[in-house]
Amino acid sequence: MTAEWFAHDRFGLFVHFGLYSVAARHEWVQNYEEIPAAEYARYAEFFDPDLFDARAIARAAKEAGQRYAVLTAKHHEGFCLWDTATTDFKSSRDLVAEYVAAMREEGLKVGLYYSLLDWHHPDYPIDKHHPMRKNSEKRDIGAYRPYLHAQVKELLTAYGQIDYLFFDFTDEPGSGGTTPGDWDAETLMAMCRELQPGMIVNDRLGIPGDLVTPEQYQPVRPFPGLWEACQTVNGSWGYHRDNLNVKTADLLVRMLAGSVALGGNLLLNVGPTGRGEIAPTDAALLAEVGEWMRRHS
Ligand code: FUL
Repeated sequence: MTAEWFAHDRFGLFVHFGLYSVAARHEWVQNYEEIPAAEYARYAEFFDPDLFDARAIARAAKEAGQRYAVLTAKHHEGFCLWDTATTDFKSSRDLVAEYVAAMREEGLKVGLYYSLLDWHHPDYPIDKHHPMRKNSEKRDIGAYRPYLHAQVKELLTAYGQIDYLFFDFTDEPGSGGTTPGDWDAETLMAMCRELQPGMIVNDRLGIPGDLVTPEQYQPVRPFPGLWEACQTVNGSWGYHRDNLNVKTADLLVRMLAGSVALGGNLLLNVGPTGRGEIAPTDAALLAEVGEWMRRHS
């Protein structure tokens, strides 16, 4: 892997987009409200991202001084934003293709986020994070694993060079939750190395990766090696319409400066609305941070 760009670029845009953007009340809404998969899947009928303009997102990132982006190709809900052959639970537009092309055109490095958890797949185990946690139905992670590997393979072969893969997530060792063995993490990592030798991979497969990705707090001392603080604007990664508890641009700049001062990066999230545009509050914050960047960076 070639990580020089990452240590140099320092500031990236995280984009959480999926069916939960339509629900507009947190990307964990399926879990929080214990919504069964079939019922939740009805959001797909209302998924019409007519305002999703990847070029506009890329430009907003660039204007903010960001040099790379990471898009949720699939979040825990299992809905895929690319034209996968593995399931029909996907967007009718290949948003990953649009995103990758736009980022490249604007000269930004291309990152993808991929959730190991999948609350739609019938064999994904009902664990402590699963929306149906009170159900004891029999599931088989062994039947889910080939699906997971096939999806990662598609993402790493169909879109040219991918610079960064953000897997999410494996529970803490000894916590009784998911383990690296559930995903066959070593094989997945070997696949990443083989298919995308220049790509960096985070450590959320539960085995060492190229960087660590602490979230929702600012580290007070550096991590050894590459790291990236992942931060939200309002505590929710997915669009949360009624959450007005937003950080100020001043605070975001401090977070960026704080990360960089400790040798790390900042991956600042936006959750586009159900129609796919960056919400006005987020867009205004990005513009304000960009203003600071132009003056001071
Ligand atoms: C976490 C996820 O559960 C959140 O929804 C979000 O995607 C964050 C970046 O990672 O582990």
